[in-house]
Amino acid sequence: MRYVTVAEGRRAPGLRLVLSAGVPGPWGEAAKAILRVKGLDYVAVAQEVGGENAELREWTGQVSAPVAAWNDEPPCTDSLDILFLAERLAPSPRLIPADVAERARMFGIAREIIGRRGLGWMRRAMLIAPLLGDPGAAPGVRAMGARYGCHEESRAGAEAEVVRIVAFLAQTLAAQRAAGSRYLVGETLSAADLYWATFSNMLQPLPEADCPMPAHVRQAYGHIGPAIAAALPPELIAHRDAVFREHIGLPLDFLPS
Ligand SMILES: N[C@@H](CCC(=O)N[C@@H](CS)C(=O)NCC(=O)O)C(=O)O
Repeated sequence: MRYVTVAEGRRAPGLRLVLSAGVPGPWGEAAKAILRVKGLDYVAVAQEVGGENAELREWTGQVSAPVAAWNDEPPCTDSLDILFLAERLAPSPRLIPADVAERARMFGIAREIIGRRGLGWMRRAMLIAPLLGDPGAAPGVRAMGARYGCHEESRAGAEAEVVRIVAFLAQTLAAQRAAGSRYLVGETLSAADLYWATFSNMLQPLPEADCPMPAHVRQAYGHIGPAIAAALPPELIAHRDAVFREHIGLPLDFLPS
C-alpha cells in the first residue's frame, strides 16, 4: 500500500482514507472492504498506531483511523459515517438494505461488531487491559488503553462479552442459512458481512500469505482461549472466507510499499 502523509492527504482532492499503516486495523480493513466492493478509489493516508498523530488531530479533531475525507467536506471519523459516505458516492451495490426491518437488523449487527463495547472494542480491551497494570507498558499501548476505555474493562469481562457476541453471530448465520440465505441479513451481501469478515481477523487471523501482519499482532489476535473458541463455529469462519474470496479479495494490502 502506498501511503501519503497527513499533510499530503489533507491537501489532495477526491477521496482519502486514513489508515493505520503497517497493520490490518479491523475498522480500517472494513472501510477498505466497503470501498473495494463499491469500486471506489482512494488515496491512503498514514496514521501511526498509538502515536501522537498531531497533524491528524489538527485536521480531523481526533487521532484514530479510519477517517474518510471527500473533497472539502468535513472528514468522517466514525465507521458508520464512512459507510454512508461510500453508499452516497457509489449507491450500487448497496450495502445498507432498503427494507427498514432489514436495515434495523443490519445496523444492530454492525454495532455489535464495530461499535463501542462491541466485538472489536472488547477484543481489543481483552488484549490491552492486562498490560495497563505494568509500569513498563509501552507508551503506545497506554495511549490506546486510554483512547478506547480499556482500563474500564477486565480481561474476563471483555472476554465474556466477546463470547456472547460471537454466539449471537453464529446463531444469526445459522438462522439465515436455515431460511435459505448465505448472508447475515436478507439475501444479499451487506455491510454486516464485511464487518464480520474483517473483524474475524481479531479472533482467527487469516493465513500469513493473505495477511502478513506483524508477528506480535498475529500472536495476540490468535490467542482467543477456550471460551471464545467454543463459541466460534467453523461456519462463521467459512462465511468470512467466502466473503473475502467473492467480494473483498485477498491478500490484504496494508504494509507500506
Ligand atoms: N471512531 C472510530 C474508532 C476506530 C478505532 O477504534 N480505530 C482504532 C483501530 S485499531 C485505531 O485507530 N487504533 C490505533 C490508534 O488509536 O492509534 C470508528 O468508529 O470508526
